[in-house]
Amino acid sequence: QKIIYLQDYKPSDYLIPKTEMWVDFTPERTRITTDLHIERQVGVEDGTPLELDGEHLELVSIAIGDEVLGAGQYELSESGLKLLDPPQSFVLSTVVDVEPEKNKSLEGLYRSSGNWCTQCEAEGFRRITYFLDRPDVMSVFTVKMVADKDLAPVLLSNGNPVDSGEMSNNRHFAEWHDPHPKPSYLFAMVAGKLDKISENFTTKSGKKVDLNIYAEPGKAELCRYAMDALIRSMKWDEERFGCEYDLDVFNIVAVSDFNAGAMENKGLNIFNDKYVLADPATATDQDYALIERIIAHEYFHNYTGNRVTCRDWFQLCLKEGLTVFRDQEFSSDERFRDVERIDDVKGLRQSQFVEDSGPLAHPPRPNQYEQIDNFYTTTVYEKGAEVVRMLMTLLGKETFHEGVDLYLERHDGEAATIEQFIKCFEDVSKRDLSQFQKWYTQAGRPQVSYTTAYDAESKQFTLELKQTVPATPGESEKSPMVLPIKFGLVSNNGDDLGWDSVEGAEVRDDLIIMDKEDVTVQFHGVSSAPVVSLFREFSAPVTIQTKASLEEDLHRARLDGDPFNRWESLQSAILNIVSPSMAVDGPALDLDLLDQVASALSQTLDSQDMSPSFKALSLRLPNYQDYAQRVGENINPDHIKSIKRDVDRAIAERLRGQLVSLYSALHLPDEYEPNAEQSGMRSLRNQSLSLLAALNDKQIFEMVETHYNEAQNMTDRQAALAIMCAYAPDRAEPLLAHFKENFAEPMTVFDKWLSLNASIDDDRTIDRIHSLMADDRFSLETPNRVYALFGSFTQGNPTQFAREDGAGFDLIADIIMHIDKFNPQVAGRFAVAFRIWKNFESKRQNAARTALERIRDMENISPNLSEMVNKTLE
Ligand code: B3K
Ligand code: ZN
Repeated sequence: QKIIYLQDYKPSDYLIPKTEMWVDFTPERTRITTDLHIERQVGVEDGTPLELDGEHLELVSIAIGDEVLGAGQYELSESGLKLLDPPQSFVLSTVVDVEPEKNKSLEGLYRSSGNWCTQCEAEGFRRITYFLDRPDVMSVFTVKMVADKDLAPVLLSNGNPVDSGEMSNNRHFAEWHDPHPKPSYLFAMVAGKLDKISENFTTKSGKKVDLNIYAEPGKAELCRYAMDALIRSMKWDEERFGCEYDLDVFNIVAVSDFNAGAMENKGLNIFNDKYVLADPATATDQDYALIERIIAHEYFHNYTGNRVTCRDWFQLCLKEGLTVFRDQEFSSDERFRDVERIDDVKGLRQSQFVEDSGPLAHPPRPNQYEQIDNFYTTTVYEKGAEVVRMLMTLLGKETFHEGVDLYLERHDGEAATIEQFIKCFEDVSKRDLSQFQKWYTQAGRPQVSYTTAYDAESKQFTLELKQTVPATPGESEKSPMVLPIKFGLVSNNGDDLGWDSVEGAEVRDDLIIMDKEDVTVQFHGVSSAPVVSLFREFSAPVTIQTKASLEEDLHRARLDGDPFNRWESLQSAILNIVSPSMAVDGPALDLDLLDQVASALSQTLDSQDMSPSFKALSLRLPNYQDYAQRVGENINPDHIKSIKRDVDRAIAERLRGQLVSLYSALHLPDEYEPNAEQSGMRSLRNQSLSLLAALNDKQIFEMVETHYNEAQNMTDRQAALAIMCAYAPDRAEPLLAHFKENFAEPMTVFDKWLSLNASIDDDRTIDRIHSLMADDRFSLETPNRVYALFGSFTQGNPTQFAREDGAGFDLIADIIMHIDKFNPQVAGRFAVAFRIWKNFESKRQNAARTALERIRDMENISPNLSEMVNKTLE
């Protein structure tokens, strides 16, 4: 396969300042007529050929101006169209036919439930027409769409509507004009039968914007929460980032077949409907929170991504990392900051840390790829967001915002790079950020260790810090990173101690800036011996290697002024205690030590200062993934699972009374609201019940059944079912049957049912999955079904996915190979499940290798899947 390198970037020889399209939808095919206004760039030689991208297109005609081109004037291939000797400035007219009905890759133009829609990022536009399909070629688009009035009463594209009208033969048209030049990946069209809800928003300068959310017929009312989230996002972006919406309309369309979560096309966001549709009976609190996030994320792209886009796909995290950071900040401002932060870090550790430690590790800005679709990764997104967060921590919020303002102003309407982004922050802060930039270019996660010493006589506290960055595939030499370390010196009573002077590193208030491998920080005038609290708020994405004493962990868990480290210390206390027992023939669990953790946890649960949602997070004891990461290699999932069960049970036994009263005493308002307060309370009740279930006690299971039967919303209902599936699969059967019977609609609920089924740790689960696949409503062609059933299996059922006999790996390999034939993006994405294969003990490793090799050797493997599998096997 061809590898594309960042260093080979070259600006395009030709630009396309203006694009006009006429699109004629008929059931069998769609005809696309395009006028490209093409200009050769100054300095490019006469006779330089023009290579337009184009795939799966049937060329009907081609002309320059009035002159129809004949053979000899252009060359056609599978990947595009080459004009051999184009003039300096000209209009190229092409007519092509495409077959959206047959397009199951969900890239380019396709049909979902009878409606036409598009997905162009990253390289889907070339499946719609011939174009320079690269993000640094930006064009002003005008699109005229024509269709049968009954088949497609709704016709949408980017920008503002400029014209519409009736035509003969029951047909009609709509014309859209987008005044903002944009790259082709932001192009979108939707045509079909859709219902909508509408609102409007007045921007800070008084401009009225029409807002519409479209969904399949009958589903529009389920879009109310998404609309509310949109309006809040628009307001927030004005207040926090000064970004004001820049078109007359903003449309969102929810479709049921979509590879990704959503897409930020200019003025016309297209969403996977699972991130739009919600009501209390069908969506959980978590679903609501995700909808809010993703609606905000796509909207925020209007500036970070659309107004300023990426020069090339290596810069993907320029828009994605920054926009994830923005959506995290939005949720933190709208909900509880501490809780959001803990949740985000949990997510980062569960996915990005795993990616970073395995064969697919790469920097947030990679310098080579085969298929860009494979680089929409958690490193680009979530680690990219952490890097932006570190910039804010390092420069301070105010200077950081000056930097973002400068970036959005200086590069408005341009396609930018990471270097240009960083330069803006250098300019406003006058700080050299060249070392900081390594966060974008170096893969892997610093491992930090530390020692402390306190001298009572001289009142001197010494903190020695050391960082190393482990090698990652293809990068053996690493240099030290800049680590912004938020910290505190926690006293006996929990207050932070001050100091008179400090030397050895740049220290500003509660921030140490570490930029070398080793740093020794001396604090003078510290009145008593502190317990140090490092990386408060998780101020840098590192792993701390030093194992704190139980005493220190518990001190922080009880008293740290930083909620993140309070939470973190309790988790790490548990992991530290359990660690030795995780080795296959390690010592038995030390129950006395766990007792001490339980009593700290009990204190948290009793505390008046902590919110229910914080308490709920504390009750979520380390999960399988946390343990597995601690073990690192030679993993036997059955063993980890059984240790986890013992830990949960030991702690549940000690907290039983408290958990039962938490569960029964918390009363929620009658009316369901998906807000942070209420969801925190529900989460606390459900977590209490979940931990109680670890007792494996009949009485508790009856409570769970009652919880299920009396649930007034999907959050509680699903929680009850998940608890039963996890702790008492046999008792879960009748509940699962009941759920299927009574909650069959909409498909988002069916997906929950699929996920629950696939999560059951039971030898019969693979058979169960086969019978689920035979359900009429299941289809491998719809990504949401696949994610629900197999995502839950690979992510949430480690003992069955990684069965010793290899049956779990085989199942997933079969599915991936099947899907690869029509949807390589989804196949490639699913292959990620195997990234942990080398961490298993040898039997499981061999089984996984056999499955991976079988995929690698399949006939006609797609380039997407091939890149993923080869890298995973390397
Ligand atoms: N930019 C899109 C992702 C597109 C995925 C293409 N394979 C959604 C987002 O990150 O906002
Ligand atoms: Zn994004």
